[in-house]
Amino acid sequence: MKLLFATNNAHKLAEVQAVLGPEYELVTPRDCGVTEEIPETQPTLEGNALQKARYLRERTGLDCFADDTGLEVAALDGAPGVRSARYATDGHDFAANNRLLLANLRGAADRRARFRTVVALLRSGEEHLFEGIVEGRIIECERGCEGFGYDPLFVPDGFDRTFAEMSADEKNAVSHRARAVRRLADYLHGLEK
Ligand code: ITT
Repeated sequence: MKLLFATNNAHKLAEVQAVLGPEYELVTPRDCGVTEEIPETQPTLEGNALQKARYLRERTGLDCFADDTGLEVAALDGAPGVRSARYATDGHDFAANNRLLLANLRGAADRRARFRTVVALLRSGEEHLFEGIVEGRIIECERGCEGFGYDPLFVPDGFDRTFAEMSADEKNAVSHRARAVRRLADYLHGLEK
């Protein structure tokens, strides 16, 4: 089954394709001729996921889904949260975001954090939301070069390696995005029965 996924992030695309498996063929906005940046200007992850999916639905007329993810750090009152992509700059500067996060947590004893993903599915005129969360902590310097974004700083509970030190399969076994996408897949499978 073909599924249109409203992302321009190649890492995300690979992660989600691995979770959904070969039964689903993910199609990107670019594949449908949508090359501009999809707006995400809402104050919540839920709002942004819906905004991205609705935008793509309008541009293509196709059913689709989008996700939005935030890193929520306890000692920073949930920041960077919905501003995770644009924490340090207006762009997606992963290195600058990581530097700012470390600076803002310097000396902090409480380093608890979680990733939260919201997936919005637009299908047959209906909107559905699916959530995935992974709890963990922010370490004091970057480790590993797999993944993207805050992965080199995030150690999920029950592990001593960062997401950036894990293989794609290991990250997908526990990650926020994989959890949300498995809920999406369960929902889609339920429709087939
Ligand atoms: P699209 O909107 O095109 O899908 P994006 O990179 O903007 O891609 P999000 O808005 O969902 O993705 O994520 C916001 C930021 O959160 C992202 O730029 C990363 O810095 C961070 N992030 C998201 N998922 C992550 C993950 O699995 N591991 C590490 N950092 C992540």
